[in-house]
Amino acid sequence: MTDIPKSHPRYASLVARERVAEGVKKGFTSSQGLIAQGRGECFDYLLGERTTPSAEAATTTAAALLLLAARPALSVNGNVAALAAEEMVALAGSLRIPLEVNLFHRSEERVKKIADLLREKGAEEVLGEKPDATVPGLEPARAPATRGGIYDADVVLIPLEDGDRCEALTAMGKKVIAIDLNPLSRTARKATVSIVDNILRAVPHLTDQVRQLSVYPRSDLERMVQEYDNEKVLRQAVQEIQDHLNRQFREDAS
Ligand code: PTJ
Repeated sequence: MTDIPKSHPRYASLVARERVAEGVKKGFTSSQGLIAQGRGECFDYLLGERTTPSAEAATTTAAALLLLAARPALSVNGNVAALAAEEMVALAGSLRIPLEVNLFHRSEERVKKIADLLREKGAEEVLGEKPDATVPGLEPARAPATRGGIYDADVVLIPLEDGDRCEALTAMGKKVIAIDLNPLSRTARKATVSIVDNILRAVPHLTDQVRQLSVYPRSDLERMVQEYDNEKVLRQAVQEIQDHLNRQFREDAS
């Protein structure tokens, strides 16, 4: 990897870019993943590369949903593996559930490489290598899913996912948690709970929330979920971008 000095003002962003590029070189991230990362970087820049209050609210609700779920599932694709493999393993560990490799540009070779990487990082159970069901409404190459994982889950976390899969999972009656830096994406708008934050910050934060909320009574968690309004949170995220940009312009002018 390129040596990036810690003092660089874009350090975290450049390290993330390097990790995705490394994932492509090692063959577990798709080349399209580089473009997705660029899109994410742009929105993160507009947000001020921070976890905003709207993202905090969405993350807390996502943790409550995962704790309330009878069968939660966690999806991992090539970008997620490059950026947050260890963090996803820790999240799965805190919920005592498996991870499932689930790809947009599916190849058996990439599925295996990602599953091996997750196991290397300590994952106890990784699904996705032997899918035994299909998600209705998706084209055959993208539809494979696993019983005991995403296929029959009631709550699914889909970081950095496309809108079609989000819609198809919602149409199956599942509650969907998205992690997506673009508050205007179809995924963010169709999900039950959309965390508009960088996966690098969002997954450790979510794991921390799962641990903290795990001692709460179910009735408290249910109330959190009932009071949550995803559209309101997405509007707030857009407002947070505007406020950040206004602050930048004011600082430049003074
Ligand atoms: O590994 P595969 O084959 O499953 O492919 C994965 C990608 C990500 C290439 C695929 O799902 C794809 O093309 O996704 P999209 O449609 O580009 O959507 C990815 C979304 O994730 C975009 O809205 C980006 O803004 C967002 N995003 C990108 N990087 C990050 C991010 N959100 C949070 N954190 C990031 N680091």
